[in-house]
Amino acid sequence: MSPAGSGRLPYMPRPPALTAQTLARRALIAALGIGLGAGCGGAPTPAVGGSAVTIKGFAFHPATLTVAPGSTVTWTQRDDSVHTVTAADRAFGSGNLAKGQTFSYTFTTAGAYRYLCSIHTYMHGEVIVR
Ligand SMILES: [Cu+2]
Repeated sequence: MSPAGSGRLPYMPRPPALTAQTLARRALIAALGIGLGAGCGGAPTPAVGGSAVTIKGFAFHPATLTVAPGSTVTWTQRDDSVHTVTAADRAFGSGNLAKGQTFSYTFTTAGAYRYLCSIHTYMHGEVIVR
């Protein structure tokens, strides 16, 4: 194993005092990097049914979330200001969420579910179930 590319590892924090230990560590990091690269190159990674939305900065993150039917989505409120998660058609609603509070809703039927913050109605989000 050769320390290929050892001169261009931007995340090595120490100055170039090339001890044997440093060289060995660089070689290990390079090998790990190659292994990871081979593992995730090319083929598209399928969506990992993530089902968490963060409310922060007066916005929903992600603004559009796609989940499978039967998924429970949990919103976590991270702003100092109070927000709500309110379906555009009022099919579900969290009521006021203070900082640190969460709201969960289970989407059983395929479709597109728009929601907003009823206090700051410019805050929009959408859950797509399919
Ligand atoms: Cu709000």
